[in-house]
Amino acid sequence: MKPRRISFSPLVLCLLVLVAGVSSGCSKQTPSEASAEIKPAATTNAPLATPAVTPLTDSGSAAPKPDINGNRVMQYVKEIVAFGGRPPGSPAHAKLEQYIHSKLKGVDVENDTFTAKTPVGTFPMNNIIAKFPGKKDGIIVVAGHYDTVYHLKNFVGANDGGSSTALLLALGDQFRGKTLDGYSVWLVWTDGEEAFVKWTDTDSVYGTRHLAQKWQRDGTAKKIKAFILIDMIGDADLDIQQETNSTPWLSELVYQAATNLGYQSHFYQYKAPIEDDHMPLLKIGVPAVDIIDLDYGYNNVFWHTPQDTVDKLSPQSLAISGDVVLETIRLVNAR
Ligand code: 1BN
Ligand code: ZN
Repeated sequence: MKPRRISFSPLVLCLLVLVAGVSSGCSKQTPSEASAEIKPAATTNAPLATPAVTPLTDSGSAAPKPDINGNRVMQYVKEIVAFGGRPPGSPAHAKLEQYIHSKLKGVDVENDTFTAKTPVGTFPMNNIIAKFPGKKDGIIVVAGHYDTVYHLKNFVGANDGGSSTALLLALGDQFRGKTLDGYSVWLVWTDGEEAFVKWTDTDSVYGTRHLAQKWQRDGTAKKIKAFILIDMIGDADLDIQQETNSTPWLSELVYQAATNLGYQSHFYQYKAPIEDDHMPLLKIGVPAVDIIDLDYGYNNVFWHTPQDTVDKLSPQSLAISGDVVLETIRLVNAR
């Protein structure tokens, strides 16, 4: 049965997002009700055993069968959080860049380095792009930010920054060493998503604003079939909003993917407009969707606080989010 899909008025929605106090009054299932298979994390850096690319009968096998190992993703989150807060320009940020590169040995990786002008000075930034070639002409981008908030003390961003970074690494483990049957997949660890002072159009999403400009200039934008953004996708109480700035057909495809896997109760219980790393891509005409759970703790109380720690996350939520991304890729390929 379809879950309740609740819409709020635009005014209420704006207030909800602005105060980051998204209602938690909706009925929700706990992740334990989901059936994401939780396997032990591997103890080495080597990718887990290559997953079988089992054809899915309805629309081809252009992407690996959704089978993300939630414990493996959680292990990545723990290693990322161990660096401490990771704002641009910090030693921990530089260590994380090295860490991401260390997991991408043998992969075609591009560093999109630039200098960002922020209200508190200039900062070196770097979007890391891992490219996995496909047989079809076109690109599906999966992106998530790896920076953490600059101005917060004692903030480690397990969910906000950590979960997206970790899930992208696990997706890389799935794709490495194969030629994909469908479109090429580019995984992008975006930099400078967070505002330095206060979220505005000019103080936020530094990395994707730079990428959108570059991709428009060099012709890449025209080849991008879908830009799938993941942000804060590890909350143990997983509750992905229907983000209303997103491209409608792609947003519907994400819901279809969740439904195909039986995870629809974790998706689209309510709608909200959220500005995030997908906005610069939407502005240049690239279809984009934000898969985000901005209902993190009661009334979003863990968001941008020292309480954003690994104990608030679950391997099940990370696996569900990863599997839905893989299934969405499959559906985009079959479109
Ligand atoms: C998501 C995580 N965002 C920042 N950290 C984007 C956002 C900006 C969400 C403003 C709500 C309001
Ligand atoms: Zn944030």
